Amino acid sequence: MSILNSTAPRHGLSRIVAGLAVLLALAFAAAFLAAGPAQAQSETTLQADDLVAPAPAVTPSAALEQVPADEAADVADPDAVVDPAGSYTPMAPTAGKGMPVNGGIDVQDQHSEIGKFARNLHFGLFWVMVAISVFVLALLIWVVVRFNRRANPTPSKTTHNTGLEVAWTLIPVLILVGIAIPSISLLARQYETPPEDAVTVKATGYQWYWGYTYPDNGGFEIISNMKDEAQAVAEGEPPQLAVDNRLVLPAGVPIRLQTTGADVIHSFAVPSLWFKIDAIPGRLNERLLTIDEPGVYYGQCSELCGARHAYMPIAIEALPVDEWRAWVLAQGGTFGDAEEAEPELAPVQGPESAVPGAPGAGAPPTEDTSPTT
Ligand SMILES: [Cu+2]
Repeated sequence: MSILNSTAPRHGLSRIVAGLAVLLALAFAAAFLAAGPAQAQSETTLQADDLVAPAPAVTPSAALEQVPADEAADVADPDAVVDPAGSYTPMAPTAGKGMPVNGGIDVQDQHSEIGKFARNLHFGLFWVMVAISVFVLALLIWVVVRFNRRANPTPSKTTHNTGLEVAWTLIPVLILVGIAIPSISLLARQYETPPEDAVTVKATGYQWYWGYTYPDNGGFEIISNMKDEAQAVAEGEPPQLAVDNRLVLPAGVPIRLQTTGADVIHSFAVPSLWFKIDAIPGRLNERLLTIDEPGVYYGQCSELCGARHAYMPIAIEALPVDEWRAWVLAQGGTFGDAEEAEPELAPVQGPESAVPGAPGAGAPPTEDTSPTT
């Protein structure tokens, strides 16, 4: 292919390579700068008044401040007796936070560390794609305009250029490596094992509602059904996302969120926390979830699970740890931190085999039969 002007091939070449390098540099600069401005821009967009539901009158911070000082002091003490009736008022959601907005076309604002990382990667990649697309389009236009038959009647016979070929091989490789590093890092972080002291909560998908069990806190279960749409709107919540009983979790601490399905496959997904994991019958999946700050975060079952699949939303209410503990106690839950009984250990050797004479049959050996040295 001869796209180069025969009268000045070297000059044209150097311009292409220089142009390529400059655009690449611009792409990466845009990618790394994008995180800040993009975030700010989208926040502005999300604050628009076009929210599905009317804006609630009470903000979460205001709602939290309503807890009387003496009650708050009780809450800080895990052994304190909390009045089950008056200790918990569902938090009012913040408009545009943890929920979709009308006209929204992008990833929701993120409220977990991994979510922010993923969102920044998403916007970084977007700007890399924009730069590459614009560069290729500009090259095409340049070739069409500059080297058509009228503008360039005597085409160059040049067929190879080592410098150019090395550049258009090496630069894309560098771009791909640059993309792979944060991508693989994100993938690995999504499979990070929760720490040993993480709060364990199990979400069970039923046709068609969710059940939330707190195995570390006495094993009580909260059953969560979708709220009537009119009622949700009247109470300042987004319709089809609001639920009667929320999944209440502590903010700022690692949570081991396990999922399973009671009947068919469901999927537990909360977009603003970058959290999605299938809930499969007979299997216990788990993922680490850490919520940055208190708030209400909405999601939905995201696996087609039957006729009323669309009516099993998820609403997570993240509370400061002290308030979360008070909520657990109000639900009849417990904290066995100190006096927790030793977990029963599995026997060192399994029970006798059911088949007489099988290799594993017979009682556990009682004598030391190891060879003497
Ligand atoms: Cu489902």
